Amino acid sequence: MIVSPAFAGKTYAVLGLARSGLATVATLVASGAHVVAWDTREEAQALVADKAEIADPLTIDLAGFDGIVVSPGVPLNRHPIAEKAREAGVPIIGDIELFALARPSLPPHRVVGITGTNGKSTTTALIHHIIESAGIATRMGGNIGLPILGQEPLPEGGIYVLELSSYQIDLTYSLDCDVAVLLNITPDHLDRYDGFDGYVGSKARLFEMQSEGHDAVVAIDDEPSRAIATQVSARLHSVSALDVDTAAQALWPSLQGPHNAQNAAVAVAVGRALGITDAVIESALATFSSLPHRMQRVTEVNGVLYVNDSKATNAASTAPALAAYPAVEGKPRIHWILGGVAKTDNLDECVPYYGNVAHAYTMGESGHMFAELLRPHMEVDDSEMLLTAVRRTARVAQPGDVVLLSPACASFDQFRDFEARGDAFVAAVKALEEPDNG
Ligand code: UMA
Ligand code: ADP
Repeated sequence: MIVSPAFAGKTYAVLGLARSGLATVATLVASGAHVVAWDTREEAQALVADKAEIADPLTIDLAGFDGIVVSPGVPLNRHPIAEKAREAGVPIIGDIELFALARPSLPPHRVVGITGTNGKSTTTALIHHIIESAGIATRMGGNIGLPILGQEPLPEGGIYVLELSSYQIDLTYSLDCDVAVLLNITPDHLDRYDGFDGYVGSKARLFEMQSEGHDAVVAIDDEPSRAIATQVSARLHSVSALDVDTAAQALWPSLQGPHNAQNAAVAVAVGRALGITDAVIESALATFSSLPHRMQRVTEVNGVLYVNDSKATNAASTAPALAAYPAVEGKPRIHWILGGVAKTDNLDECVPYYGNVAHAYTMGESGHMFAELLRPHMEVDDSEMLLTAVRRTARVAQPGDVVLLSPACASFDQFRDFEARGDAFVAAVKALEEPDNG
């Protein structure tokens, strides 16, 4: 765990006690701070009752607090804590800002911060793998699901690799990344922002926090990212998915498809900015293995391949998955399971690949809407539930076909998160392998 004298004797309120909030309370208490903690879930409160005072920051006097540490999942644009903190003159921050405040007391190190709409986790894991391959001590954390404050501090010369969502950047004010990275920007999370410009502005702040001598790696494959590239004050390295040589990419089994060309192009530029040799970077690209729930090959049942791409939570991230399995001799092969909490009322980015889809199976909150949208273009089954959809694919799909869970939606209507959704898919597919169900 990261502990710092920066917090000794200070008083913080911590709102939200899941992964990041629990790590925050542990760090602050171990650092000698006084902590008032709160979560609307009572079972979460019980987890810190021995370390912190339990009270709702909305109901207490916040005068004299050094900060209110809010979890990224708390919607600040709607939650009353924003107004209350403003009135009390207390800053609202997140766990990444605490990490930034702790940095001067850590052994000298560097930080790579990665943001973008899609590909953050893959690129974070890939950059971590490249650094590890170079024999440099490294840890990854942040939105990838590993709160950075819960990680063991690195020895001198180490490199922290942080995946940063826009929610986390919104709660961060002084993280000066040695290398800041932007992958891409397409509409997402618009329920949390004042329009698309607000979301783009959140990503841009990662670069506004950088000092001039540091490095910025920006993939300039979309307009908003190009606009941010023109504004960075750090040393700019512009890259593109098109930079990647297709013959070279063929040697990277876990980095297939145009989206992974973008992730690889970015990771190569970051590796170089960190002073890692091309030889080490090349071999790390070849030995990288992909994360679960991202184009994960689950199994084959009766000649049908099942692929778990549960992490595709918007249309832009589903599009490359549909592109990855082209029609064979004019016959489309994909049985596409989609739906959940939609980010937009269209699937525009996916339209160019409709010809690859043999049959769609919709589920969740947006299921009926997407069923109507897709019906003029393909066979559609409004399955409503994931388990029903998987069972139906088993009856319809032919040998050589691909059943693809790539929902283009968030999962929160029917699942705890995208991981629970992917796990449910894998379990349903495994059940097909049992003799009575196949
Ligand atoms: N809560 C309240 N009151 C509220 C709202 C929430 O008390 O009004 C409580 C909830 O009961 C819950 C906690 O706050 O206990 C929720 O916090 P959280 O959702 O931030 O959960 P964490 O486990 O701390 O996860 C967060 C990130 N979650 C979100 O951004 C929604 C995780 O990203 C991240 O991995 C983790 O910190 C560690 O850094 C997940 C995510 O979905 C993967 N990210 C989004 C994405 O990738 O699209 C941005
Ligand atoms: P994030 O952490 O930003 O959500 P992931 O690496 O977990 O990104 O990938 C999320 C989804 O987006 C996966 O379904 C994956 O296939 C797709 N994806 C990965 N990289 C990119 C990219 N550069 N552009 C668009 N989609 C991508």
